[in-house]
Amino acid sequence: MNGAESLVRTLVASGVDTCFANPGTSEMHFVAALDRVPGMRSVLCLFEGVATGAADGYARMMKKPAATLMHCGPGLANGLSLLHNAKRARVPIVNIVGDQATYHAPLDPPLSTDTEGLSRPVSAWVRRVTKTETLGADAAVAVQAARRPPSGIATLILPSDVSWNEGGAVGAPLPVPEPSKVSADAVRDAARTLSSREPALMLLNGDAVSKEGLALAHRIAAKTGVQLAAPTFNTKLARGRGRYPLERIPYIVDVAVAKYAGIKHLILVGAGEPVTFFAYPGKPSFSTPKDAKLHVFARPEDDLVDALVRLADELNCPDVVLPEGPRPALAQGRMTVEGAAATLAALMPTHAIVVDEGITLRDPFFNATANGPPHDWLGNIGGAIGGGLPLATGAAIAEPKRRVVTLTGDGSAMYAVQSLWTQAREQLDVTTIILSNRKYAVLYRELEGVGAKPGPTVNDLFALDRPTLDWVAMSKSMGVDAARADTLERLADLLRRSFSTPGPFLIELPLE
Ligand SMILES: Cc1ncc(C[n+]2csc(CCOP(=O)(O)OP(=O)(O)O)c2C)c(N)n1
Repeated sequence: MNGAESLVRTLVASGVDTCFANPGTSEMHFVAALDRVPGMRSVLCLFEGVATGAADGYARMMKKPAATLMHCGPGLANGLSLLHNAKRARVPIVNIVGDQATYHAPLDPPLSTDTEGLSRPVSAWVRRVTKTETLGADAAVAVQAARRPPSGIATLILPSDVSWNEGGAVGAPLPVPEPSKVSADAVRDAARTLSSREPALMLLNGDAVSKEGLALAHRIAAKTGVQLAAPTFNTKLARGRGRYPLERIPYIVDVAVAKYAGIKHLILVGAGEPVTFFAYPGKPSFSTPKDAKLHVFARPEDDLVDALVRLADELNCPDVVLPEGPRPALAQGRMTVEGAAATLAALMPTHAIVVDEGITLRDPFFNATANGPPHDWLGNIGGAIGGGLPLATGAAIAEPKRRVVTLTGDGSAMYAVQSLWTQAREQLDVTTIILSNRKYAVLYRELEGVGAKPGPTVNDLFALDRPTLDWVAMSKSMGVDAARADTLERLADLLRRSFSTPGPFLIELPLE
């Protein structure tokens, strides 16, 4: 068996059965091994950012890693920004990065670069394999490293001769490390703080915002009066009817600071401190008051549901019934973002997966869908835009029975637009909604926030209308049927059609 085959067999044996790939010469033996080894679904992505973003979306749904296959340091570099987001989302991914043969790399051929150096900032684990005999065992360690709580990115750099040489041995799957349990002291400290009834905010993340985690947090809030919130952007937030409607920390610093002004205790459940997205002259760097006491109740690597169960027990929290508001009605008439949001909330199927890269237009959709059918909400956590379409692609591969709805700004969608081609090729159930305001609207807000002034160059650099993007033609050219909705009635028709027709569809929404 050659090294490549031992690698693919080890990945499959360790539960990695999906590979988002963009191969080159150094990965030829890996690709050939995919033909010989059953059990790995290979998905071609026409840019490495599509592969890495799709691996993020897949992992958010499956809670296990997919592999990516990328070509040398430059291929990895193309995928880095969405690996940055995936790292922030704390998801497992195993990157396989092909590289020059061990004896050829020192000769400095064109594609050689510091591949380890490029890997490190996004990876929890990096290894350049130098011996075919250890490749299988190294791959098993990579999968384990990716799955070590709170999950991370493992990057295995694979010289081409390590791949093609004989002597490969399949690595035995290694145990998946368990999350740690919070200490009894931490439970008692949190219970004592909450029993004091001083104003407190509990910031929830990870499994604490699953359906189960939210129900527990809701019981704790009903008993103690603690405010609950999620970070501004989330890996996967359970929402809709039957799930506790969690607020997110507002993005706008002044709004967040005013909202949490009186907070005396900040209790972290798998979340970090609420650092604002950017610094703005004269504004604080935290959304909660400086003098609020920090309680690290549970860390991201802890079993967060267990922590909440024990806290709810310690506080003797009774069960609570969730009040349910009415499902939003269909809106009619002129296209507005609020009307579009209500229309989506009225029509979205049960257990949809919403991928949110709506930038300035996202809040109305978030608010309108609170009483929609149960769904998951996937956000852009690392702040590198362009991940929406790839995330949706990976989530749809992970969950073929669920409809994925992508809400994306037109600017953001242009970063990895070739995701649509993969969606067409794999016939994925993704409905992409382009919020087409033909500008980088958020940058006007940021410009004002940092105290800079608009001018002709600013206007030119923030405008997407010279030339205009023809979303319908662009989408159709990649095999995804598409239409434009100028009225809310037309949007409702298109959504109904897409939700009842297998495969991808794109709707362009002209908005201001
Ligand atoms: C990788 C990366 N490049 C650039 C930016 C800066 N940036 C943030 S939002 C944005 C524009 C988003 O435009 P669009 O998706 O059309 O949404 P809108 O602001 O119009 O609502 C840009 C360029 C970023 N966050 N990440």
